[in-house]
Amino acid sequence: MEQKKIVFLGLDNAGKTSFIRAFDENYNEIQNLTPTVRIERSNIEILDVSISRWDCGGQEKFRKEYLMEESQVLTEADYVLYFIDIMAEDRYDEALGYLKDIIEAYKLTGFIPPFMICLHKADPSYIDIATVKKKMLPRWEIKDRVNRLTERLSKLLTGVSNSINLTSIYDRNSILIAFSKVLKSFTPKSELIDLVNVILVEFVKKNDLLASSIIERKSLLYTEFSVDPKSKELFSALLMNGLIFYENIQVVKRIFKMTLLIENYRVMFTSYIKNNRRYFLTIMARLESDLTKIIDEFETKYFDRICTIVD
Ligand SMILES: Nc1nc2c(ncn2[C@@H]2O[C@H](COP(=O)(O)OP(=O)(O)OP(=O)(O)O)[C@@H](O)[C@H]2O)c(=O)[nH]1
Ligand SMILES: [Mg+2]
Repeated sequence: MEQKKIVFLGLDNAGKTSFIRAFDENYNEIQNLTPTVRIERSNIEILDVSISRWDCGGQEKFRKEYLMEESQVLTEADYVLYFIDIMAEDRYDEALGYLKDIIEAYKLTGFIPPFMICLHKADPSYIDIATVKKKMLPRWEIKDRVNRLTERLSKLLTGVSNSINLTSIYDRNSILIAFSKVLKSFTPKSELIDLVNVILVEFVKKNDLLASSIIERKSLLYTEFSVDPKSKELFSALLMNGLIFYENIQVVKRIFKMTLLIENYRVMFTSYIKNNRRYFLTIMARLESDLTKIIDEFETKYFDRICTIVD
């Protein structure tokens, strides 16, 4: 199995450990977190890649250690996830200063891995879902500081492969989206996710749906398709709530189907279990559509194809 290493860096209290716990769905542990002492390592396996996560405690007394070559923290990292608490405006300079030190340390080694910056604690109340490109956009309350921060980051990250994301532990979607970017760079299996998307697009078009999404947590499969920007906007908002809902029913029921009527649309949330994996399918259809027929079609013609790819 391929081995990859990712390091989680950033100031203390930025939310690194919480991000990892939220990703692992260990929500009950989030409440009682204490500052990480030095490094906490954990392993996950996704899509045939074994990923070693180095969660580096961000208190000042530890930070310098990581920059030293003998600590081996930065060494051979395949990805750096750098966390900035966007709510702590008084610590932006310090956060950017530390990021600069890390990049400088890498420059000395001659190799700089890709960086993912998480502008973290961008909780759902501060975010609007944009109609294009599944992008999360900051609401006016935080827009200015996000823009200013992004501008400073872009300068700092010149020549470094990077992406900047708004993330929050209260929006697991944001964590999944950010993390799938990391994963995508690791594994040719990400092409498989594209394949699943092709199947989903076919399913949407053949059944005259407005939008659909399929999610499988273990493999980090996450794909969605909408036929037009208006459907996309509504669908994304619904899906955000759908995810919270899915998380809650997950423990209760094996198979689940629920339909909602929203203005001129019907939205159906469905969950399936196959080969120890749980799939969440969400579809958005016109009011007059026959959902039973559509779901039958999915189950007989599309679901197995998708499972085969994911397994
Ligand atoms: N509002 C909000 N609070 C968060 C979020 N993520 C983490 N927090 C809070 O931020 C505080 C610090 O979180 P940690 O995950 O311990 O931060 P850390 O970066 O691991 O800190 P060190 O281990 O000291 O480096 C905790 O009180 C969390 O509950 C978030 O997305 N939104
Ligand atoms: Mg921590």
